[in-house]
Amino acid sequence: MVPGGVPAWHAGRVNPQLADSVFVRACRREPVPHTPVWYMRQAGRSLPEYRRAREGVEMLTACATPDLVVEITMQPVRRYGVDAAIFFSDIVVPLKAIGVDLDIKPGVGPVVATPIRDRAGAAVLRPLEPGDVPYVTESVEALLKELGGTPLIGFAGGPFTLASYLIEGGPSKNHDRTKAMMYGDPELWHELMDRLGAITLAFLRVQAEAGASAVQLFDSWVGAVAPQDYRTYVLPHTAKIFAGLADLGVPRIHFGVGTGELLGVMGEAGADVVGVDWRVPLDEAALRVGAGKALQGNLDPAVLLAPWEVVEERAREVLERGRVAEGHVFNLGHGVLPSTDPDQLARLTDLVHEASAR
Ligand code: 1CP
Repeated sequence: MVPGGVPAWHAGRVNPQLADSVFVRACRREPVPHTPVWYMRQAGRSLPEYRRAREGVEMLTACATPDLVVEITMQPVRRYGVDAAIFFSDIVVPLKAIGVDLDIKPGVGPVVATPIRDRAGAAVLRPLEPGDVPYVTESVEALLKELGGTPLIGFAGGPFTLASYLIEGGPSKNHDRTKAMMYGDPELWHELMDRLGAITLAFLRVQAEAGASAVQLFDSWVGAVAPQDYRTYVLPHTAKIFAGLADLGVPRIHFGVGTGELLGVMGEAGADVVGVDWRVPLDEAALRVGAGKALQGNLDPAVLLAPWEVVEERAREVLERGRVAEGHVFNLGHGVLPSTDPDQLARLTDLVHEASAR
């Protein structure tokens, strides 16, 4: 440690111990002793210990309480022995932190009090300063002590996905109003995306500078746009985010759902790892994404609701197809479903480690 309690490796940004972890090595497309595995939404409602920890505590309060963030982030690491922890937070935390009036409603998701539909609305989105999220820095630093050799993944929402919640006012099936703004008022759209991109970049930098070993951009709902529209309306903003992280030296993961037709153009955005949902086999995804990227994915989360024999067969197939990629991080094609039996995930973690051992 250096004066001020900041770990000495902060200057070089990447903790050398964790830069050599199996997970980070796979993200960098380096040889690994086994395929690393973690699960999107590995913390959360599928775990009884999560439901107990959250009793009587609202979601956004939990995200701003370091003791709870540490406990909930650690729960799946202890239970499954996964190769990476995902920081317990939510994609709307930075928006809340700059003063957007929103809440996470149980069983619904993020709900915004005053949806953004015009220039005055967009102007509310001021830049995020590290001082807006002191509990994030504190939680990451506390987690580094708890995690030992397990790397921590920081994350943020992609600008399209955040724009959708802000414009629609909550979860949306078709993102109608979002696309209406995108097509109908491109100038306003780009201004909104610029502001969201800057907030996202700042939020990811806070986590990496506090010690996260990798970052993931969840642009979960961007699969709603066609490739040519992605190129015009989204790519400039995601590319700026990934470029703005380059000096930190942490692997950058880029994920969306329903992005089969976008994998090529997403491959141009500048991430080191592209996350693939369950719809495109990994060997085909490798062709679409192009050279120089690792892949993450992509077992259908619903497969875990089937008997173990089915899970095993499907997981082996994902591993087999993943061998075609230059680097492979095993994951689900989207988040763990709340009804998933944690024992299935425990068995799956062991299977991935054993079946991929080299
Ligand atoms: O009461 C509860 O338990 C709330 C459920 C919950 C949880 C556990 C929400 C509300 N967010 C989270 C945590 C969370 N959110 C994590 C960390 C946990 C982990 O991965 O282990 C992460 C990475 C997220 C990211 C997130 N939030 C995304 C991107 C990932 C994805 O699933 O596509 C999105 C789209 C959100 C919005 C959101 N927050 C919560 C819900 C239920 C939703 C989705 C709502 C919708 O369908 O639009």
